[in-house]
Amino acid sequence: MSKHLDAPFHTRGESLYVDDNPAPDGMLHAAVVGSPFAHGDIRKLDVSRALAADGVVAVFTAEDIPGENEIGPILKGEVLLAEDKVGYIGQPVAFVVAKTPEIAREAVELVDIEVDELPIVVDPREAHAKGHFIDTPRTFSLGDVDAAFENCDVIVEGECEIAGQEHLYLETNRARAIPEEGDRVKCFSSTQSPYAVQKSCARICGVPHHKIEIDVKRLGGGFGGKEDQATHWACMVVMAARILRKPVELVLHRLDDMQMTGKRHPYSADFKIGLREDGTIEAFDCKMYQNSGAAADLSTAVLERSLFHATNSYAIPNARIYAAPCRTNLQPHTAFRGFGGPQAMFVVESALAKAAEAMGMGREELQYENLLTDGDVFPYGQTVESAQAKACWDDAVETFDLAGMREAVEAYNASHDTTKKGLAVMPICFGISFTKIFLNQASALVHIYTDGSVSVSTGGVEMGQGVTTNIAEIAAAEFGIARERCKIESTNTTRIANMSPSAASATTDLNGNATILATNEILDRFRTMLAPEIDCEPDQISIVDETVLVDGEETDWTWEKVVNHAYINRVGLSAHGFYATPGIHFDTDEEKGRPFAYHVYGTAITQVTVDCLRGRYDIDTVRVVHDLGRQINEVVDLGQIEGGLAQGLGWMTLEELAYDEEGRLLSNALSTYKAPDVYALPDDMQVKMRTIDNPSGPRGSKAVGEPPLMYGIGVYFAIRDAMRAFAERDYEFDAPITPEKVLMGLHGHVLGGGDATSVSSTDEESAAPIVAE
Ligand code: MTE
Ligand code: LUZ
Ligand code: MOS
Repeated sequence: MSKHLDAPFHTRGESLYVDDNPAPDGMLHAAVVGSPFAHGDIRKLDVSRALAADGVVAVFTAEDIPGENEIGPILKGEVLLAEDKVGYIGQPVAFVVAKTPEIAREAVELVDIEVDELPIVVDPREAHAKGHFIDTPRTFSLGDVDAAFENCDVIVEGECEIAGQEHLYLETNRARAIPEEGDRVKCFSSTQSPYAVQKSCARICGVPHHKIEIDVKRLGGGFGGKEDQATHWACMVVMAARILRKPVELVLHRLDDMQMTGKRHPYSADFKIGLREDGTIEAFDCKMYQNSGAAADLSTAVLERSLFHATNSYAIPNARIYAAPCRTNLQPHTAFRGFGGPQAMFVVESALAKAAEAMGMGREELQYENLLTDGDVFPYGQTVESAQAKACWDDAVETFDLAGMREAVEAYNASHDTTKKGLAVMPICFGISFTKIFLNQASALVHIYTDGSVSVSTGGVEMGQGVTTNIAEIAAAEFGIARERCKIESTNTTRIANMSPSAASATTDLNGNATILATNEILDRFRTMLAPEIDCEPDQISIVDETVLVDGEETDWTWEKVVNHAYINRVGLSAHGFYATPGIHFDTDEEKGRPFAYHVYGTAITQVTVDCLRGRYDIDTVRVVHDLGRQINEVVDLGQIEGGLAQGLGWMTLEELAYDEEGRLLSNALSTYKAPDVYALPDDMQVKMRTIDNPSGPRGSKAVGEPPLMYGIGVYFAIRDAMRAFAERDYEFDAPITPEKVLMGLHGHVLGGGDATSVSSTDEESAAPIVAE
């Protein structure tokens, strides 16, 4: 099995990131001044003391921006540096450029900011009630929901609180800008979206796009956090480098990165679900209040994906899904693996749990009853094709013996009083394609050198997810040569123009398909060239294991001989491929269409043991059947599935963002924000891949990056299952379900700290996990 291409570099510590290349002579260092107030009008911004400090070269504020102070990716009105207002603590208001990073950071403290403070809102329900929106709320609907509720045997209603999540990429945000000839600048940025960075830098500087070159070798993780919010830091260094005519670098300190950048959006939600006696879902009504933060960023696109995924893997004939992007005084929240999908799926899973409990039915039974099958219609109008929901479920149930697991859990619970085991099944269904249709395009540039080695550039950014490995595998397989011959270049805006972000799990799909178009173009030239030489028709020719075959028969033409022959005969050895996903469309007036090229399915079975006296728990096992197409690289896929699952488990269990009353992030360091370590993860993690040819994916593959995160939602319901085995109550739906919340849920009514049976909303600004009502 061939390795992830970065594995040897990572393990030897040789992988190069933005600031690992030798610093150019005279390079200066920037540090950002964040607003100490969450909301208010800036009365005074005085940088003179900072500017006077020894070693400080410049301090830039909004007034120094040569172009337009605008970095909004979707909606306008988002500033790089605050002008007259601030909207969240940590919002950049100025940045210092100094001789060393230490001097710059110290000088940040010398900038005087006075603000006439305004009241803050941190709770999306409150923002919703006040009509504080980022954009107009949207509703997807299917069937006649109100009429359908009239015909239901059971109706349950409830509320959910779903917390955000810190991206915690190992490499914090950073960028290095180097002035070049004339007024050009080259910038190395840790971004998932080099073109977004290029565009924003150009706008901030007031120059055409081609004056700015962005180059990305790899990221130490992005997870969506660098889809849009890597831009700010690059804009700052590019602007400073142009003005000062010196290289400038900005590396965010972890504390600043955590305080200044947006996270996964917290959501609040209300649901109402109606079913027939036999467990079929008739109607689902759901309202989602997205905590968008203080600026739009990608919130409206994230909200859209919440609308798309609100019914997860279930066929619901009558549905009304309402979602509102609510403006609050927190960081502008942003893309995070799953992009609003996980929050929405949590809501429908909560509704199913509550319904099953009300009906005295097993949750699994109810889930299974309603799984999608071909011909069902999603609320957004797309018809289900090649559904793998039941296939994955059945496979998981059989492979991992769900019935046996259930029996063992019940036997355990019958013989244990204070520790209880719980079980949950979590099916997933995730749509693949950017929901903004125009983003579903990609380019690749392929060169073959005369020795037969190959260079490939695409718009795909390597963030650990293995796109580099995948593209190398694809190019090698298409050419019929060894992977070692293929080098994947950095992602650079001068080689690939107008690239979409590396996101939506679609990077290999889009860029891999573009690569195939480019390799095919060169292969066609080779076939045309070789046919008369070998005396055959072009379509009889193929290349396998570096040898030319005619109708499968070996010839004495090797790859190197072909390439050399092409060069001597002046046949082009380079090609550019352009791919646009076919067959996708969406009408936002009707809220109907076919937005996704296909869906990814899967099923996870999670088992936990809860210590019901202490609230602590262990995840015994997570067993997954995951729907992949034909695999490009097995270790990459396994890494994505296990990594995504781990991130989902952390989101649902340990990771808790805490803010104080002023809107300041308290969990702003690794000492106060608990991410899962190896001990928090299940001892037993099993993954079975279902590899069924996917006609849309390069070489029959399926996207894998985000969907596995949503298996993590299962752990919430497994813990709830165990809690109900201890005391059968109607616990609130409040994620993450930290050990403290388990304890208060089980015993809060006795301890007097909280009422487990009522659904209480957790105030964002409160560090306390449970709020008594
Ligand atoms: N895996 C690693 N190791 N690092 C990352 O930053 N990002 C995730 C996922 N897996 C990420 C990752 C997210 S949010 C997405 S959208 C996809 O990878 C992006 O890459 P892909 O489109 O190639 O799947
Ligand atoms: N980014 C984006 C995404 O811009 N559009 C999307 O649909 C999307 N989906 C998942 C993750 N990132
Ligand atoms: Mo991923 S949230 O699409 O970067």
